[in-house]
Amino acid sequence: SHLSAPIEVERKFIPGPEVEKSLNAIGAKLLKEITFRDCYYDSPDLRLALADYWLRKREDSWELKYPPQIGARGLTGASTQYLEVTQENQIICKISEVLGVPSPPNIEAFGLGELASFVTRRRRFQLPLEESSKTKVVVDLDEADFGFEVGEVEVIVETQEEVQNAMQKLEDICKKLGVFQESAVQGKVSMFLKLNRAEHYKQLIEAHVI
Ligand code: V4E
Repeated sequence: SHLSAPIEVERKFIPGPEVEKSLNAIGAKLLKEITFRDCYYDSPDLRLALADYWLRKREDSWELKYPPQIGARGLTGASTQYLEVTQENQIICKISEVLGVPSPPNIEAFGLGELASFVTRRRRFQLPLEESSKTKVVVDLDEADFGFEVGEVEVIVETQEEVQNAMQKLEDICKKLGVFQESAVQGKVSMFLKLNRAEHYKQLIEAHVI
């Protein structure tokens, strides 16, 4: 078990028709194919998302992503870094901090509403381990049920000192896969909101959180 939350460093890309060939060519192996529903929750005035806090239930498990520094954003350049917590008591603690309310006995008692809900079919690939580093890099190819495809390269690190290197590594991998783009690529939630909740989408764009 962790004392500090793991840092998820990630870079999204648009998966072209050749990406699977490229994955194969660099020795990536299909780890698993999974399908899951994500439900994201927020207050009616988007207090969580506006602070770059993302609370979701993936199937039956709660997860919270938030920026590593208070008041900061998870997005740097085209990469993101978020702390990820899955223990309900840790999630309650963080959410009550952001909302400025006392901690309720469970997450449901915050009375948050559904922000987005969609199903993802994910194929996860594992890149071969390098001699020099012990970090496991995975590539996810996602297909959301509202007709959107996105890829992401991801690595989990323990400390802030490792983030820069991780971002460089993700950039290099995107280049190797032929999917490198200079600017950030929109994710599933962002696209869902654009298609289904235009007013929320506009607010979050203006606040620079998506
Ligand atoms: C962090 C975030 C959101 C929550 C969803 O995060 P994401 O990593 O896109 O979801 P997913 O399904 O890949 O999660 P995993 O299975 O890897 O845990 S919605 C918006 N954000 C912020 C954000 C941003 N500003 N820019 C980019 C490129 N991504 C995310």
